[in-house]
Amino acid sequence: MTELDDPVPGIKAAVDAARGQAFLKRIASAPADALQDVERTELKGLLSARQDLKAAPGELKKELGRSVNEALAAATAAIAARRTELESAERETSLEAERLDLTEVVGRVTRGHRHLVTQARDELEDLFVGMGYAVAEGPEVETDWYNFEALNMPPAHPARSMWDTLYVRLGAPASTLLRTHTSPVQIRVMQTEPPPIYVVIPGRCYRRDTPDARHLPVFHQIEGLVVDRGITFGDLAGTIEAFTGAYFGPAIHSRLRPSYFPFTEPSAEFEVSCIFCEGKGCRVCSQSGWIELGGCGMVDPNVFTAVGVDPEEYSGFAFGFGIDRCAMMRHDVDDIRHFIANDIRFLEQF
Ligand code: FA5
Repeated sequence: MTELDDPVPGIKAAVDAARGQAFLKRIASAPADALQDVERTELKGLLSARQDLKAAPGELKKELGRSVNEALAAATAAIAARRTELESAERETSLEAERLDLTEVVGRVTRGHRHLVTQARDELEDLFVGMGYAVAEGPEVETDWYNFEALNMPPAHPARSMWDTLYVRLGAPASTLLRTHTSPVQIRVMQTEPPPIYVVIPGRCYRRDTPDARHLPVFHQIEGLVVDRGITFGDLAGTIEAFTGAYFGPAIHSRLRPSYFPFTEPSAEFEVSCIFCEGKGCRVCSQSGWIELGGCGMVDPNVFTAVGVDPEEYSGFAFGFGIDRCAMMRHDVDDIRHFIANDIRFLEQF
C-alpha cells in the first residue's frame, strides 16, 4: 500500500477488512466469547479509523468517511444478528434442560390419576345412579336466599350460626356468599322440575372452619333429595342403610340419632359403625363404635312452600354428608389435610 492509496495510515486497511466477506463470515459463525473479541478489536479499529479521518484532506475525508460508516454499519448489524442467534440458542438449551415431565416420578414413569376425593365422588354418584337417582349440580357462589332463607332460615334466625359463612363483596352487604352446604341446590332442583324427584348433588362447600384433622375450609358434600307421594322416614333410613353397606361393605351399618336442621322435620344425624373397629369401640370412634357422617331428615313443609310444592300432596327426605370424610373412613386416612397437601407419596397410594 502506497502513501497515495492510504493517505491516513490504517484507514483503508480497516475499511477493507470490515467490508471483506471473510470478516462478516467470521462474525456469522463466532461463538459468544469470540464475538466479544471481534467487537473489542475490529469494531474498535473501525471507530479509531474514523477518528484518524479528521486528519485527511477535504474530498478524501468525505469519501473515506462514507466507506468507514458503511463498514461500521455492516459490522454492527452482523454482530447484533449473531448475538440474537446465540441468545435464542441458549434459551432453547436451558428450556430443554429445565423441562418438567409431570408424569415422571422418581426413577420411573407413571400416568397421573384422579384424586382420591374425586374417586370417592365418582363412586358415590355411581352408587346412587344405580339406585335410580339423577345427578345435579349448582353454583358454589350463592345468594343468601338459596343458602339460608329458602331453607327455612329467615334473616337473623339463630340456626344460621351452625354454619361459619364466608361472604363475597357483591350486591347488598351479606347478600352473596360461598355456599356452606349443598342444600341450596335442593331448592334449585325443586324450582326447575316437578316431583317425583330422586336426585343426588355432589359439590364443593366453604366454611370459615380452621383446618384440623377432620375439618377443611373447602370440602365436599353429597346431598340427596327425594320428593314423591307417600315418602316416609322408613324410606330415608332404608336408603342410608343401603348406601352404607354398598360403599363401606356389608359389615358396616348405619343408625340415625335425633338432631336438628331448620330445613328438615324430624331431623337426624346419621352415623355408620366405626370402620376401624367394626363397631366394637376404639380410639377413633371415642369407644362409641359409631362415626358421624352427615345430617338428614324429612323435608320441612315450609321448604316445600318456598318452592311451590304442595306439602299436602308430596313428602320427601333429604340428606347431606361429607365426601372427604367418606374417603377418609374407607381408606383409613387419619387426617383430612393429607388431601390438600399435594404430597405425591400420599396421592400415589390411591
Ligand atoms: C349440613 O351441612 C346439612 N346441609 C346436611 C343436611 C342435608 C341435613 C339435608 C339435612 C338434610 P352439617 O353441617 O352437619 O350439615 O355437615 C354435613 C357433613 O359435612 C358433616 O357431617 C361432615 O361430614 C361434612 N363437613 C362439614 N363441615 C366440614 C368441614 N369443615 N370439613 C370437612 N367436612 C365437613
